[in-house]
Amino acid sequence: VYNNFNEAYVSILEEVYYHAEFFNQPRGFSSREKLGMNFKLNNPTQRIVLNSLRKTNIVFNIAEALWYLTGKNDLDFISYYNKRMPDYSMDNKTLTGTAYGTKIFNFNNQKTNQWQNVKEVLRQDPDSKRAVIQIFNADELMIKNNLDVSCTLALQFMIREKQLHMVAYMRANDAFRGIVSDTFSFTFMQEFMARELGIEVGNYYHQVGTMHIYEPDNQWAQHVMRQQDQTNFEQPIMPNGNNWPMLTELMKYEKMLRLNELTVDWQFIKNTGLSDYWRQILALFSIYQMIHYHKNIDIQLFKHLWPIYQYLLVNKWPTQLS
Ligand code: 5HM
Repeated sequence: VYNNFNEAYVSILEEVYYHAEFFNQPRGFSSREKLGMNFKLNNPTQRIVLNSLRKTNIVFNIAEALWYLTGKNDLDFISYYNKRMPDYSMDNKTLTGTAYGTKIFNFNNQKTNQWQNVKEVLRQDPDSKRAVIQIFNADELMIKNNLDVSCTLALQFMIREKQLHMVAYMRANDAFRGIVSDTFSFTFMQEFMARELGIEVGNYYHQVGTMHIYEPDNQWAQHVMRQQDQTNFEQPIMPNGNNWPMLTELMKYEKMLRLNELTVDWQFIKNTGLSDYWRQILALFSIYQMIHYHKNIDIQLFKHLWPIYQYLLVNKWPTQLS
């Protein structure tokens, strides 16, 4: 049990690294693993890994969570934020297993909207144990040489004592890389759902079949585990209520920024209909555009970012932002 994910992260790494149960090579990749691992977070809104040596990419983390919430599966979107993503695509256009958004909002041939279903179930019976979003699909194992089989099996939402708790079930989780973005996205969706339902965010539970560290990450993982300095920031809280209109407006600008069709400064951001929390994300996307397309960084815009975002950007892109 941990208060926040920053604490949990290093402790899980240590557990897998120093107390591995098995050393093996699934699909030829050398790794060490521990089976049946789980952890609980008391404050799932405190979801960002701040360890300076880990160099969290906050822009990718947020983009991936929003990519899920918009129900998309396009490689163009997500590979702009993470250049490793094309490795998982079979057709160079879409992602299948990893595009959880399509699973959530358009599951299978019936195109089931599971987000809507979960909300309905919880409204009808707040004590329900049926509010499950299924991700892994049995057919994924029938695709020959599938590069991208969902690592996440399901997400379960439960209202208990007026708080929204969530359990994430994963068949496999990379304890060094994947876990950082997965925990971020899942707790982000938990918070998004809680705000939409108008109830408090409860606990987050993470359950994993095999938790592993790949051998090429060993050295970097060791540095991260030895990092002593305890950077700490209070992490942003999403506004209460229905955040869908904010998300829709934000994603309009996101697309233009990504395609380099728009430049956005602080004045522009202030004139949008976005609230502070979503303005900050638009500002992050705008700074990322400048980094991605090698433009001059807008210092005024950077200065309007919250301290935690300033820290994460400078830590990740020190040369561009010095
Ligand atoms: O051979 P396998 O399909 O399990 O390889 C996928 C790798 O990506 C595993 O190491 C898995 O733990 C990691 N992964 C992750 O940690 C993949 C996804 C994509 O679904 C994810 N988290 N979200």
